[in-house]
Order: sequence, then C-alpha cells, then structure tokens
Amino acid sequence: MNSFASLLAARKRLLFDGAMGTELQGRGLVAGQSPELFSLEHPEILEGVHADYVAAGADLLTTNTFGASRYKLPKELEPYAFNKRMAQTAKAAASRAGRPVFVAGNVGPTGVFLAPMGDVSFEAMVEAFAEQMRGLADGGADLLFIQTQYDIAEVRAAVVAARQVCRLPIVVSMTYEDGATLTGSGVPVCIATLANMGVDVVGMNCSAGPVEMAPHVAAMLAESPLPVLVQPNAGLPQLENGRTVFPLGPEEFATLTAQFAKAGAQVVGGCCGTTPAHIRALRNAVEGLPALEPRPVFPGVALTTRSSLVRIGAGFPHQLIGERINPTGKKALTAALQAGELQLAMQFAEEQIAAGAKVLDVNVGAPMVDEVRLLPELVSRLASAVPTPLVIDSSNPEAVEAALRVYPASPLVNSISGEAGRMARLGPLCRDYGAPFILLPLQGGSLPVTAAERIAVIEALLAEMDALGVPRRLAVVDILALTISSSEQAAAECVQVIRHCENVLGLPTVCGLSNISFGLPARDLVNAAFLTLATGAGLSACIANPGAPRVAEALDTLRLLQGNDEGAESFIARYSGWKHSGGEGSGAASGGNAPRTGGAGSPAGAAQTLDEAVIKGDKAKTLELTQAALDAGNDPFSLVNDVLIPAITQVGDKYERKEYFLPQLIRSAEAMQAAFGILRPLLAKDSRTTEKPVIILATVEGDIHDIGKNIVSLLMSNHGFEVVDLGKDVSAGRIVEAACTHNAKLIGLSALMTTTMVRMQDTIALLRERNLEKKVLVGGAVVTEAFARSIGAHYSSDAVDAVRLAKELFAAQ
Ligand code: THG
Repeated sequence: MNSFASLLAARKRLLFDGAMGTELQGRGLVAGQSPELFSLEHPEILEGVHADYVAAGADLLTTNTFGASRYKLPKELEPYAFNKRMAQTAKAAASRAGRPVFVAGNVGPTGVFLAPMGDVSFEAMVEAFAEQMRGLADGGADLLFIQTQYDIAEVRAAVVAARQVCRLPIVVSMTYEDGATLTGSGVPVCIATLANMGVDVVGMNCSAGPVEMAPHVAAMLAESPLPVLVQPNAGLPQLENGRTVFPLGPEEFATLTAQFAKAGAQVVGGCCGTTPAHIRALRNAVEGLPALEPRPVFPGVALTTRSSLVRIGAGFPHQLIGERINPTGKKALTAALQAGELQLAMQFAEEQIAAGAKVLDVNVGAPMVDEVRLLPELVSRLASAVPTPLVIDSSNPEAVEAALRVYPASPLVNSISGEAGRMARLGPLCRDYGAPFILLPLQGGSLPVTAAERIAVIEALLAEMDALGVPRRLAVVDILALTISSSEQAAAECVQVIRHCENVLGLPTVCGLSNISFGLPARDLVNAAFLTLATGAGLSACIANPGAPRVAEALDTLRLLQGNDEGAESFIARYSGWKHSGGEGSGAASGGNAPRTGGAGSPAGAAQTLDEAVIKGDKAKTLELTQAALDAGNDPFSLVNDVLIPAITQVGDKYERKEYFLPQLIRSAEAMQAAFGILRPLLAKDSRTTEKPVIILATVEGDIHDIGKNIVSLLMSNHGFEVVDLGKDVSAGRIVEAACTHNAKLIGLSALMTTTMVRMQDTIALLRERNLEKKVLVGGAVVTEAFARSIGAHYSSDAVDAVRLAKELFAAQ
C-alpha cells in the first residue's frame, strides 16, 4: 500500500486541488491555444499553479494531462514523454510542500467511442490509456485519476490499462447530467461497475455546481461501498460579455461542497471555475468535520449493463437467468450458430426477457463453432440490443476473455471450476474486468456428490483466489444440482451447500435448475418445487427456461412470499383470473392428471411373478422369485432367455413410450443384475452358453461424468453383452488397447459436455490409424446424430436405444 492508499484506508479526509485550464488562462494562455504546448513553453507558469494549490492546502495535485492521450494530444507531442514530464512537474511542486502532498496522474476521456458505438477497438483504447499511464507512473504519480468520464465502457478500458501498467491506486470520477452519464449510466450502475473492478475511490465531477449535484451525491453516498470523491464546478457557467464565468465565489462554493464532506465524501475538491482561493476556503470549511462513518456494503454480487443493475444475493429477489441461448438440445440454434447466424439467438433473448428473465446466459458452444470469434460477436450484439446483464458461458478461456473485452459493464462469467489452471487463468481477468463469476465445485476425476465434497472444492477455490488477489465479493457459488433420479439425496445436499455458502462463507448461490429433474416426467413440476425448496434455503438465482410455466409461477409466487412484490401488485395483475389447471376447485385426481399414488405405468400392488418383479424394479422380490424358480427346478438358461430378457425389454419399451423414466429404468436394470448374481455361476457351467459379444464402454478423456454410461453398461450386460467398462476420463489409447485385448467389435463412447464430445474423434482417428475394423457407438447429453455421423460413428439417443443398436450392429457382422 502506498501512503495515499493507507490514508484512504484510515478514513482520513483528503482535499484535491481546483481547476487548471481556467488558471492557465488567467496566467497568459489564450483561448484556442493548446494548454499542453503552453505548459511546455512556460513550465514556470504551470509550476506556479501547482504551488498555489499547495499553498491553499490541497493534499492532491492534478497533473496537466487531462487531454494527453494519443487521441487528443497535439500531433507534435509524444504521449509517454509528455505525461511523464507533467507528472515530474507536479511531483516537484508536491515535494516542496513540506507535508505529504500526492500527485494524481490525470486521465481524461479520449474523445472517441469504443466499438460498436464508435470505431475504436477495446485493445486500441487500452493501449492508448496504457501509454499515457506509463508516462504518469514513470514521472512519479502517486495515483491515477481517471476523471470527467462519460462512458463506463471506456472507463473499463482505462482501468484494465492501469492494471497492466502499474499498481497505483485508481480513482475514477464520472461526470453526470441529471444523474446519468452521456452514454446513459446512472449513479448506481457506475458505482456497482467500478466497485466490481476494485477501484479505490469513486466520484463525481464537472458538469454541475454543488447545488445541482446534491441529489446525485446523496445517491452516490447511499450506494458506494468505496470512498467517495466530489468535485463540483463553481456553479453552472454563465456567459458575461462574451466570457464564460462561474458564479460561485470561494466561500459559497466551500460551504456547499463541505456539506458533501460532512455527509460522507472522503475526498473533495474543485472542478471548472475553481481557484486556489476556492480550495483555501474549502480547506477551512472541512477542518474539524466529524470522523467518517464506514461505507455501506451490499451483500451478494452486482451485474450491470450500461444502464441497468441486477443484484444477486441475500435480501434481493431470486433472479432467473434465462438459459435458452445455448445450443444444447436445440437443433435450429446449433445450425444457426454453426452458420454464424445470430438472429435466432437474438430472438431467444427477446422472448426470454418478455417471459421475465432478468439476466441472460449466453453460450455458443457447439461442434464446428469458433467460440473465440462468435461469443464476443453475439455478446456485443446482445449488449447493445437488450436491457439485461449477460452471463458469459463458455469453457474456453480465450472466448471468455474476448467476450469480456466487448461487454461494456459487469457481466457474470460462467464459470470457474476447480479444474487445474482455470482459476489462475480466469480469476485475475475477472478481477481486472470487474466481472463476477460462478464458482463450479468440480475438480479432478470425480463428481462431488456430497455437500461436504462440494464445499471442500469451493474452499480450495477461495484459497486460490486469496492467493491470486481475486476478491471474494465477485464469487457466486454453483451448488451443482445433480439429477434426483440417480440420487435421492441430490436436493438435500444442495440445501446444505446453500446454507453453508450463506451462513459460513457469505456467498450468493446459483444453479442450473433443470439438472435436478433429468430423466423424469413432468420436469417443470420438479424444477418448480426444487426452485421453491432451494430458494427457501437461500438460493439467490437459477439458470432456467423462463418460458416453463410452473417455474415462472413459482418465481412470481416466491417474489410475493419473500416480500418483493409490494401490495401483491404484480401477483394480482398476473393471476387474478387464474384457474387451477385441473379445472376450478378440482384436485389433480379429478382433473385428468395422473393419480398421485403409484408410479405411472407400474402395475399396482406387489409383484407376483418374476417378470413383474423386474418390471416393477423390485430387487428383493426379484431375488426371492429367482431363487424360488431355481429351487422349483427351473432351468437357469430359460429363466434368462424366456423371463428376464423379455421383462427388461418391456421396461425398455415403456421407457421409449415415455411411460417409464430414468429412475424406473435403473431400478429394473438393478433388479435384473441382482438376479444375474445368482444365475451367472450356473450359466457358466451350461454347455449352451456361447461366447457373449464384447463391448468396450468409456467416458472420453477430460470428462468425468459417467451416470449415462453406467446406465448403458447396466442395460447392456442385462441384454447378454460382455461389458468391459473402462470408467471415465479414458484416453483414446487405452480404449483402443482394451478393444484389442478383449477382441471387442464394438466400442461405446460417452461424453456429457460439448467440450469433451469432440474427444470422441480421437478414438476413431486412432482406430483408422491402426487400420482396426471396429464399430463405434456414441451418445451423451449434447451428442447429436449429425455429430455422430460427421465423425463416422453410430448414434444412440439413450441406453435403451444403445442396446437396440448394439444388437443390430452385432447381427450385421
Ligand atoms: N451451472 C452453470 N452453468 C450452466 C449449467 C449449470 N450452464 C449450462 C446449463 N447448466 C444450464 N443451461 C441449460 C441450457 C439448456 C438446457 C438445459 C440447461 C436444455 N435445453 C433443452 C433440451 O436439451 O432439451 C432445450 C429446451 C428448450 O428448447 O429451451 O435442457 O448447471 N453454472
């Protein structure tokens, strides 16, 4: 910490100097002449202005570099050298003060606009600021004073440049007219965006005098977690005899401006029209003011656009993040993105906002899409077209960085997992760009199933953030909702993670809502109930489809119940004519919905026969009846071929007809496995047992998800295949080697993520390279028939389909 920073931290009040341009004019600069050239020609005059402000009692001197970026400086001047020279001049005056006086390296707006509003790229803007700031830092500036700024996007470029160049404290002051900057950012948006970037002081200067500024200063003091600076003009300029004059004299200016200091502004000073006399009066007026109170801090994270702010965290309404700009499961969107077409994504944005989404997730990850190019393009288009903050959702760090550059304010980065290197790559970027991010508790080779495992990963990530200087205030935790149909504790574990994050870590939480209901019927119902349950435990936001009716209803109702719908106004407006979906006053049972008792499609009552036991998924009964059948002298071979396989085939049929869902499929398959446990030793001795067809199964390298593959494995073995299950995160080399060792003609590959499904190609390439005639069957959540065909593989949509296809492929041998 340098000494300016430590005075800030000690809540010491500090006084800035006053205007430079008007002072130079009073000392010989003629209107229209370049103040930069003038000050080089007359260094003694510039030194005199600085000295006068020191004598007036200023703690901070502003360098004469307001227009000294390459976009504004006269062509004959070199920006680095000029800025350095000006900083040195101010430093010399400061060092003669006989008390601590700091040099504020002055950085004004460039006067050009960033793309797409203007034609300057983010990179060019950063480079221009960096060049100026390098000069200021090398000339001895104690802090950077990025001031009179009117575009929050430009300020981001300035802050990113500052961080590249030096470690000096950063003060950012925006200029507002009627409470909004030229490009439409209000005080809360600017404060939240700047606080996310971790600048040291936020402020307001120029454009108005203290009277006009007062209400906006009050808003700033109410919002800002950071020290506040205020530098008013000496009133609103007036024209007198063809000359601009500022109406407020030193005493009047000082009295009004000292009110801001009293109300909590830590740093005050003067802008246009103020003189050393104004600063001397202000020094006297702020003398003996009571100590500063700590600044207010809002819980949770703030996401912004140029003109809107959404807070996510305890005490704020649960926010729905629209999930639909994501090619997963959407053929048309995938095709459009592959063709570089953004119109459909733009349409999804509009629809989701109309349906109530307050934030939009943006994911363009699909095979044959260049995310590094397409993600920033779409993010940029959306940022200028929609009013909601965006979530940058990509597993590719380059794409995330490119999107961060084109986004004008604070987006949410989705996500930083415990995967090696990911925090080191993305954490510092999020810190410098002021982007909150989602922490994803995934690490190493296994899915953290219990709350304790997830919390351990989160805590390791937080420790890594601390070591990298990435602030915890930017983190939102993904609670990692897993599918309830594969683990009954999935929701309960989530609740524990939410509580721990809120009560122990003080972090807001988010989740991909629909994960919970995977494989079930009536997913919207399950999602809505889970949303209510999790929000009750403290979940701050979910990534979901806002068009799903039950989820939308649950959100509206939650808003009412959590005290975020004053007078129940929105609720009444939307639901006053509401009728129960089963008909008014009727319960679900009489309304045509499925009865609440008994699973859909499962025969009521206890299973009486072995095939019924398998179909019902009753493991104990299956075991009991299998043993009984053997005891009664039944042939084990025909028990398998005539009872068990037809039973599991029926289960498969029910699954395909959507009469059965994943949980029933798994239960039945497990019941059948249990029966096999008894039958296998007997079958082995049977002379009719022929060699079983061998299939190799694996989840590809880099992917640690194996629920889907395990189900395929279970079902395949139930259907008489010899399954060699290699597990998850398996390299192509190991897969091919196993296929050779076991003489398998068929290889089944699984991948859950768009990022890992491309690794399926590795195995196929290796088979071709070694000239091996083996068939490859692929599947997984995001794998499509078209993708499978494009890599020369066979595709199955689910486990039942995989069995059917495997039988076909072997029959065709
Ligand atoms: N955590 C975090 N980020 C995430 C997820 C998460 N991002 C991606 C995902 N999970 C959330 N987004 C989606 C997007 C689409 C679908 C599910 C989750 C989806 N789409 C439908 C399908 O596949 O059938 C298509 C439905 C439609 O047309 O809208 O399921 O957990 N941090």
